[in-house]
Amino acid sequence: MGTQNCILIGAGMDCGKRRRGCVMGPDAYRTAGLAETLAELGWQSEDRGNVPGPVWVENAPTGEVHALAETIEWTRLLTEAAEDAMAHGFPIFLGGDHALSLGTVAGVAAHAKREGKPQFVLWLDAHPDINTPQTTTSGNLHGTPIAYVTGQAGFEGFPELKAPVPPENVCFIGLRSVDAPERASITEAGMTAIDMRQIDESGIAAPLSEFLARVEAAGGVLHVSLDVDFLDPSIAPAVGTTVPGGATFREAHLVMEMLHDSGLVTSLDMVELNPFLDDRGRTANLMVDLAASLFGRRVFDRRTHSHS
Ligand code: 5AB
Ligand code: MN
Ligand code: MN
Ligand code: MN
Repeated sequence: MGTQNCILIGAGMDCGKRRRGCVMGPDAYRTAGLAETLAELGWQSEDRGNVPGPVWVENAPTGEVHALAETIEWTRLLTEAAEDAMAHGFPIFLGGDHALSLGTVAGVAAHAKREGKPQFVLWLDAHPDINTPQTTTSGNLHGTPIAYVTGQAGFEGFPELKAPVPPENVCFIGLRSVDAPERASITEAGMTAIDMRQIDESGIAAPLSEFLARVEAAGGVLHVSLDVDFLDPSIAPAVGTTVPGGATFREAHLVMEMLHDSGLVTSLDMVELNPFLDDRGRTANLMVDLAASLFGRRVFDRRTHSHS
């Protein structure tokens, strides 16, 4: 993190799946005090408002790809917004569903290429989101961004990638729901996939350290994509695709704290928050607290008094 300037970009994309509500995500993060929290940590932020993408589409019949034209348009807009923001600071993309990462990752990778740095991606999610419009059985394009940004076939009509992310530069952490074609392409592409069993066995720190060491050795920059469903549903209910057995409160904070200490992260997506499903703002607040750990909030500094 070479700069102390954050750029907040609202991307209330809601057409990457059928259940509505992620359109409210950007304002939930604002309401939860994201900018104020960053300011306390010494980060200025510039809120660029919400990207004016297409807002609502009819449901396609189950099995058909949903909102293809709208998703293509969002991808075009967000690629541009991301590439531009990278030149001015540390962008935080406020989702919106995970289809927004088709654009944000494409844009940040294009910027990295211009700077001559390898782009790495850390995908914190219950799902690997590596379906293509051909392999998806749900038809929901929020399950496809990793396939697009790594340059897999099947995205006809989408903007041509300026800088595909090399598959070996992708690391998934938190996986516990993977479709059969997704498993095949992860294995074939040689991506690093840390599932919940591995986290149970080794803890979350060891595999993350290994990945961060690889980013550092390559002189790379790191984009982090944080899906609410990475977290266990008991602490983060506000998401349409809950999967039991997710990251705990401390596992998630530890990841963010380690990412902060690494100094390697240059952009962040906060995706899939559906405030309509939240419980008095607790998921939005948790996501903002996780961002705070990524931007340098430490437990030790906050221990200003002792309980007696
Ligand atoms: B999310 C599923 N693999 O393709 C599909 O929440 C789920 O952005 C995708 O990770 C989940 O529909 C997308 C079954
Ligand atoms: Mn730059
Ligand atoms: Mn996802
Ligand atoms: Mn997910």
